[in-house]
Amino acid sequence: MQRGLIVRTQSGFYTVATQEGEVVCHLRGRLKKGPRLGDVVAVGDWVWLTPLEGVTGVIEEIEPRTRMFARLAPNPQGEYQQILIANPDQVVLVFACAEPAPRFGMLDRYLVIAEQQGIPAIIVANKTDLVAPEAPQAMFGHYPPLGYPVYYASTVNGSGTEQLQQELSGRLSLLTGPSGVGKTSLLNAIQPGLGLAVRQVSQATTKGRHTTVVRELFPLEGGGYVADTPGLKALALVDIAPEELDGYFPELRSRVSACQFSDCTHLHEPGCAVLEALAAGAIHANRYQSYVRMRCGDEE
Ligand SMILES: Nc1nc2c(ncn2[C@@H]2O[C@H](COP(=O)(O)OP(=O)(O)O)[C@@H](O)[C@H]2O)c(=O)[nH]1
Ligand SMILES: [Mg+2]
Ligand SMILES: [Zn+2]
Repeated sequence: MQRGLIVRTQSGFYTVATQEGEVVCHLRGRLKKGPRLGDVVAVGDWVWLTPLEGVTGVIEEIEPRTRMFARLAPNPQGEYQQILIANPDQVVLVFACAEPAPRFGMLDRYLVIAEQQGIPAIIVANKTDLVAPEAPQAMFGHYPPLGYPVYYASTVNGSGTEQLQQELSGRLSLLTGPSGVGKTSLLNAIQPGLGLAVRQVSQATTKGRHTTVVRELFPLEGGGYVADTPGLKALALVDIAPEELDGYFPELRSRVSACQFSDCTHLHEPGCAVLEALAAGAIHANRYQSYVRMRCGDEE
């Protein structure tokens, strides 16, 4: 058998990158059986396959996943678990310092999703050339202490792109962010043509239903892969119970045990450790505002 990485899925066919090249596979029938309602494999899965004629094969085994990026999607038989990417190493959230101005509520929502999915997140603050030198740090500087590294970049003057390339190298990264922030430009700066390749697939899939959706990992020359994340926006609608939301804000998570009431909402209660930290300036006002908006079910 050969070991390989699933780099593309489309309508029940799986392209597997092996040491000997790419092999287009289907799944051994017994892998499809079972009580579970959900995807059996996804891009990012490491599998073992039996080669058949030419460049085809059969996937026999799927290695256990370290983590995955998934959502519950409705389908006629009920909800099923749709795996967008298996084994992602990190999610890269790209925002611009200006044009468009960063929407921190949206950034925080992405970070909550990353926390909920157990995927490390890094932030790229792009278009630093458009603002005063101290502005990017003033906008994004409160994230690294929370455990979210920030890379300051500009595809116009080239700053930060080498650092980003190093962060992506050898890893499987999901890249996302609002449109117009420079994702395509950043990918092209890292590797000529990469931005275009990723964009073509995203556009091709926007019209598709999930049964025909193509998912693809784009190889980096120095090793590693980038995937775009169709569905991250829809994933913002993922069910997070209001009472578990504080667990997805690191600066709240570390304080809730000090609240007077165990069911504290951190909105108005006396003896709330979160409100005390906010008043003391130890929690950033933007972040607290994001918590309140998500807690109250506001759309971003
Ligand atoms: N000033 C400036 N413009 C940028 C930068 N990066 C990208 N742009 C421009 O922003 C626009 C959107 O970029 P694009 O890469 O298509 O963004 P995407 O929608 O996130 O993929 C284009 O006109 C780019 O030329 C940057 O670092 N600085
Ligand atoms: Mg783009
Ligand atoms: Zn509280």
